[in-house]
Amino acid sequence: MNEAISRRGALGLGAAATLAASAARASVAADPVAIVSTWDFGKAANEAALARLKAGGTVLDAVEAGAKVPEADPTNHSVGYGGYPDRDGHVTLDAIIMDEDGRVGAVAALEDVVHAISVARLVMEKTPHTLLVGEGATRFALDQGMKRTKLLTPEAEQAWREWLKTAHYQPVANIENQLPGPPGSSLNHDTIGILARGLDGHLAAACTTSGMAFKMRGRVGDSPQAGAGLFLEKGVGAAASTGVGEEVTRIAGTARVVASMRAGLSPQAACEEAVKHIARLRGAAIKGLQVGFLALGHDGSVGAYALLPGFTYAVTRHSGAAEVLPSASLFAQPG
Ligand code: SD4
Repeated sequence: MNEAISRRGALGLGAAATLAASAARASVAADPVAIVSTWDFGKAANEAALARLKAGGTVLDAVEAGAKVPEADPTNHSVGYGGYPDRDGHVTLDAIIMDEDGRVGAVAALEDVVHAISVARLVMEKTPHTLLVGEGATRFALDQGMKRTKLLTPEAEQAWREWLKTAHYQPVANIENQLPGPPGSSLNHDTIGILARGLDGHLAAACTTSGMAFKMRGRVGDSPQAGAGLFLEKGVGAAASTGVGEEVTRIAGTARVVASMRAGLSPQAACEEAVKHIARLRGAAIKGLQVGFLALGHDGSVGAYALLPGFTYAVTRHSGAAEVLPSASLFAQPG
């Protein structure tokens, strides 16, 4: 009898939980994900991207508008204007933009222009090419009417001069989120990978960065390489990466995440698979290094995973509801 009552009770609770879960699913379906992006500061970028969508822009317009937010921020030391220079004191920018029709535009080692993402879009729209680098990229940007701007801010120059004293090159895990200030403030920054899904289901993706601080002159990371730092496939989804680009490039990281999604894995499982593959492949070589993947399914589902704790991402829904979430990670700590 008692057992029957408690079983009935348990069934009742189970039914309530099921109802609550389906209500949560229904509300998520009613308010689908619009924009996701890497790191805490992605939240501000997502806001700008969503505003562009709501103003009638396309998903491509949205990711460009979002990426421009950190690019213009002089206190952001890993994207655009405020980016830390290479070891010779030159700020060089990498960016890429992709849409559902297989259109891709990218720039690498771009100098003297703040909005690398807009140059990338112009490469996509005005040239037969997918990637322009260095001096040619800058010349193209200026020819297209973009403004020449000195990129090395006094603050970035001071950090570089400080670095020159020891000139010890060592990528620091999660440096993007370790600057002072509360999470999500304009002081917490990184490379941005930004993925958008319109209410009509269309996808677009962008990524922009100044790359690893104090990198070798000429070094290009994963970010501007299609299939490494960013990838998108119609009907499947999109993925972006952040962290030590060499580790992502080795495995064509975001192409791998999207391929896993094409094969039926959820965005979360696909990000986990790629991170675990890096760990298996590289063993001790990736000790203390951070790599994070963020993925958006064509149905609006989201996944993220990193080698180390500390990677965060911002999720913004079509209503404007937004949150910054911590990604799960393979390892519990850098050691
Ligand atoms: C790079 N992946 O240039 C970029 C840097 C980055 O978080 O994402 N940092 O390797």
